[in-house]
Amino acid sequence: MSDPKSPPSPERVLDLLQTMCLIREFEEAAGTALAAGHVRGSVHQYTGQEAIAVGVCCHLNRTDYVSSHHRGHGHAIAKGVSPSRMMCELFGRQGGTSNGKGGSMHIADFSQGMLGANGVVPDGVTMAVGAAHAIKMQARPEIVVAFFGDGAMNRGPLFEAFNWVKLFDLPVLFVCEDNGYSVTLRTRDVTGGPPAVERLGGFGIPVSQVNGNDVLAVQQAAGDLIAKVRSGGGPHFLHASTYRWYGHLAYDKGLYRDALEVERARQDDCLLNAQHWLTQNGASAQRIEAVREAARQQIEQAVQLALNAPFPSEATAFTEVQDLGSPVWPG
Ligand SMILES: Cc1ncc(C[n+]2csc(CCOP(=O)(O)OP(=O)(O)O)c2C)c(N)n1
Ligand SMILES: [Mg+2]
Repeated sequence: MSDPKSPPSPERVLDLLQTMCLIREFEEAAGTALAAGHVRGSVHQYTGQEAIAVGVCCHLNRTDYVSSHHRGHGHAIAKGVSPSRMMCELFGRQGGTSNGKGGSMHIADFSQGMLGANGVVPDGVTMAVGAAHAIKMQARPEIVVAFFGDGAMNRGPLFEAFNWVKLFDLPVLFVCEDNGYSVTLRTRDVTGGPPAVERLGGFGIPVSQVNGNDVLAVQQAAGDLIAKVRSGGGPHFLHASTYRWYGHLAYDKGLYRDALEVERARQDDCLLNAQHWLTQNGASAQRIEAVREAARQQIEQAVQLALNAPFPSEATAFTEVQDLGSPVWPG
């Protein structure tokens, strides 16, 4: 966990870049593996949005929790889940986070406080509320971050979550990753009234907005909010604007989007933005390239590990499909 007030040092930004690169490489490899037939089911790539997961999760302790959504790989990596175990999970192999039985949308690792990706919009958020309520009842110091997309802002359970969390002043940071799209629709085209974020005022939950493609801005905004949530300030909400580079899932070519719009978003690449800052603040090109190369190698090794791992045996078909007893709150 970092001190949100301290100005970022190049070393710290290199750390953030390293995690963003890991996520970027993981998502590229996951897309390639899906196309090659190694991955069954779906893969929703987080490419382009890396700064949000990394800028938020850098303030969390291992015992804090995150809940995620269908586009969840980045949150898991930023929270400390092993990319190798995640890759095995995507490939349906032993050694995966659920020994290969969950797949992309069910990556969870309670040992790292990762409550899980979630295919139901926005059920990760309602699970986060339950975790936060347990923390409060047990007078524990942890906090919960609930990540969700702009599409979730038009789903009823999210509003139940806002109400409950505010009613009991639970330690939750809501993070809305607004990439402008819900599957193939522009979210604004299916949103009634003013921008959905304005609805938060009705719940009395403070809202902050940030450029989600700027990891320095995200880590600063999230640091302030997390400090407030952690010190008993009740729920807060961070709206981060961003863009998903690829289609809704890896099969989707995204042809409903304007090519120029996609190109502009790619130029506002959160990795390049961080690299630009680093260059201006004294980091050498070699140092930056070393970070990128290390991420490439780590993910390449993760893919090899997954390819060589055995599939789960028939005898274990009913294990790891539901968590029935492992300790959610350590110690
Ligand atoms: C209850 C429910 N309804 C519909 C869907 C189908 N669905 C999957 S993702 C999604 C919207 C995603 O948009 P957003 O929340 O903005 O996340 P993004 O994909 O942009 O990251 C929908 C409607 C679902 N998964 N769950
Ligand atoms: Mg969206």
